[in-house]
Amino acid sequence: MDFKYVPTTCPYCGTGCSFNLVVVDGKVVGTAPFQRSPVNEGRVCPKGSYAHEFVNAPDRLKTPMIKKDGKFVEASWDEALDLVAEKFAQYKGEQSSVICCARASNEDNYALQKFGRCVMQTPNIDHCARLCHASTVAGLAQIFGSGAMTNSVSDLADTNCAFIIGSNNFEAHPLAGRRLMQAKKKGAKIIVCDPRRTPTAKQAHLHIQHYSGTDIALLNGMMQYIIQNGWENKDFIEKRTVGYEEFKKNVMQEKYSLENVSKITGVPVDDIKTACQWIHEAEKTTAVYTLGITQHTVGVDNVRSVGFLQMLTGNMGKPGTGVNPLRGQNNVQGACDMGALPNVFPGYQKVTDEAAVKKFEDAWGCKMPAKIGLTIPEMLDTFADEPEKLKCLYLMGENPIISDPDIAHVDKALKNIEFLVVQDIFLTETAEYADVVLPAVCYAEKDGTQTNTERRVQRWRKAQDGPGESKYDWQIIAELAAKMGMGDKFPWANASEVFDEMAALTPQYCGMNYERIEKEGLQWPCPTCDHPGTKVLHCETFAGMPDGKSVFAPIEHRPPAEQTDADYPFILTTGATIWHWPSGTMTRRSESLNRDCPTGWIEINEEDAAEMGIETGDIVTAYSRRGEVDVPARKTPDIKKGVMFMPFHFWECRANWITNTPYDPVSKTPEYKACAINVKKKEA
Ligand SMILES: Nc1nc2c(c(=O)[nH]1)N[C@H]1C(S)=C(S)[C@@H](COP(=O)(O)OP(=O)(O)OC[C@H]3O[C@@H](n4cnc5c(=O)[nH]c(N)nc54)[C@H](O)[C@@H]3O)O[C@H]1N2
Ligand SMILES: Nc1nc2c(c(=O)[nH]1)N[C@H]1C(S)=C(S)[C@@H](COP(=O)(O)OP(=O)(O)OC[C@H]3O[C@@H](n4cnc5c(=O)[nH]c(N)nc54)[C@H](O)[C@@H]3O)O[C@H]1N2
Ligand code: SF4
Ligand SMILES: [Mo]
Repeated sequence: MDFKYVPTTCPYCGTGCSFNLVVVDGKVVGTAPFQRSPVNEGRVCPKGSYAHEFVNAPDRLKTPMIKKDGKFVEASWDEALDLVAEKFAQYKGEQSSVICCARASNEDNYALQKFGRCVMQTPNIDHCARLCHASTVAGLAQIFGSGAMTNSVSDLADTNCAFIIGSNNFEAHPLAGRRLMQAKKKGAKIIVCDPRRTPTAKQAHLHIQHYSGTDIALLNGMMQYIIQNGWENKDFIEKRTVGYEEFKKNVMQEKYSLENVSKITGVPVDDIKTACQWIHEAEKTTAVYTLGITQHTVGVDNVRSVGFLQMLTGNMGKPGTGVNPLRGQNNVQGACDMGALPNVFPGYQKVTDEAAVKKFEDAWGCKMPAKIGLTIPEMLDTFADEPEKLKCLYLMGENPIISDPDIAHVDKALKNIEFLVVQDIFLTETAEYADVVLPAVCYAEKDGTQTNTERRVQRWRKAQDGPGESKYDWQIIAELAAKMGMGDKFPWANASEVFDEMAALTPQYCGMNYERIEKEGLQWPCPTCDHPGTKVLHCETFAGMPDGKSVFAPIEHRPPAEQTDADYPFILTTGATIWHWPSGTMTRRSESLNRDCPTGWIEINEEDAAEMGIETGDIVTAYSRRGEVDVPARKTPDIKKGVMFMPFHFWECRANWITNTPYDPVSKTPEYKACAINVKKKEA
């Protein structure tokens, strides 16, 4: 028997834990702890423990497939890529679009955005960060000059107070949650602001249970109270910020008095005072947030408001402080860094900056569309409503027919696409709409890198061969480019060569190569070959900002796009559960995870449920202005009265039948966290 351990990093969340893959006779059969990771010190959550279970699922994609007369037929790589090359040639320019993949490696994403820009000549390049933390990327860039987590995962353990808002890290980032519990053990105060009493909220000393969509009011109220008490950090404000007076004038308005804020948020005045008091008394406060604040029509302003709280109290640029968005997908930080976005090249170099355009044109040897392209919601809107403008989509690893809002709208958009290519590891529900399906290998079958939430670039290592004829994503892209006459621009022999090309063009990654990241990875920015990487951002200055200063601004509370009324009297919020991953492609093929959580549900406050005669286990129809869905009810005291919650992973009861499409005007992130619904008990 041939037996080995292959150290790698987790393919699920952005915490970026390491573990070993256990390989017997060339097949991945299990996982085992890898103790030396500075992120997780050998521990993993259930998804990490069982991350081997989907790898050898019998229905992994094994060969390319072409749709003929409505049915998929197996094809050779030559047949499939010849067809794609011929079709893509007809759609070059703005008629085409590309969606990259936050589950795949940096190398895969670098290759695909380059293919989009260089070969397809399209600015329409995006990925699922749009549905998730685009509000972070835009919001933090506006105030700090960089859209990434400021501190590190291990650093969360060194805080004296954790202000956690809209983050259920016990389920969504369990090993980051562990660091916060280490801080708690050492005496740190834990504050969680969430409309649900989540497993994370249950660990808090103070749970602020506000209505979904009232975060700005809450934060403005807190900041007014802090200023009233003279608890602001005058030194930090003076030396390291601009715009304070105007900001202050706004938050000091009567409408943000604690009495008014209490009415808007539904939170007792004393709880808000306690939160402020604890932040004031703590030497170091860390702010941790995730989608509870980003997935709103005010997502960018929510993010900026969290930043302002930390600027106001001087909690920036030191260990145990900072503004810490926990990024979602394993490599969503990396996909953003790679320029899998419509407005920036790798390293956030703007597509509208002439010097940057010239740099990439010279490096890649081709002309490029120097304009900002469409985001995912804009692509879907255009496919649905103006299909003459947008005709073709190359989709690598995303499953919009489960994960995008308003499924009826997504269905219309996908049906209107003239030529759809899906490259995935499984035949997803979205792949069923494709003209051509291309089989990729998964994380356990490739060398590559991914970048976790704390900007740490870490390795994946090949532990087994991919099934059938599946190939590396970057390799498929390079072979397709060659079919389209651009092979010389994609000359790589292995993933390390892709990385080196990327690093030379990406300032944050310039000092990295596979040799340097071999052991623990490196945190960007890492600008030179002897640079040790960066644990904490913005220590002395906000490097990306004019004069190196962070920027305050006045921000007003605005309610969600859709309000409750007599017909739709409940606020629906949606999100994740610990057992499953967004569209479930991997976790629902994992026997252990599926056993513990076989299907979806809707959480209903126990008083609301009693008023409607609904019991746990009853099937209810949840409906909104977009559609309806049948789903088992779960009655609970843990959700605020008037609010309901659905996890969104489950094909058979998709939350997105009823969610709403309006998005933040800057980040274009949809308002998954608040829409108006009603429920009725389904007749037996
Ligand atoms: N097990 C598991 N882990 C995951 C994922 C998964 O699907 N499963 N997904 C990954 C991805 S892609 C991401 S982006 C992250 C998401 O990680 P999280 O953002 O932590 O997860 P969510 O459940 O989307 O939302 C977090 C919380 O926001 C709360 N919330 C809802 N509305 C509001 C509001 O208006 N204000 C505030 N303050 N809070 C609100 C919800 O009740 C919820 O508890 O997790 C990653 N980790
Ligand atoms: N209602 C509601 N909807 C939501 C959210 C919410 O909170 N509420 N959250 C949103 C968020 S945060 C996100 S991030 C999105 C996620 O939405 P999606 O990106 O659609 O979610 P995933 O299920 O992660 O899909 C990733 C796909 O990549 C494939 N894949 C995995 N590894 C590889 C690889 O190496 N190569 C290739 N080619 N493919 C691979 C998987 O099989 C899967 O089909 O969903 C969003 N949708
Ligand atoms: S916390 Fe995230 S990275 Fe760590 S094992 Fe769990 S899913 Fe994987
Ligand atoms: Mo996400």
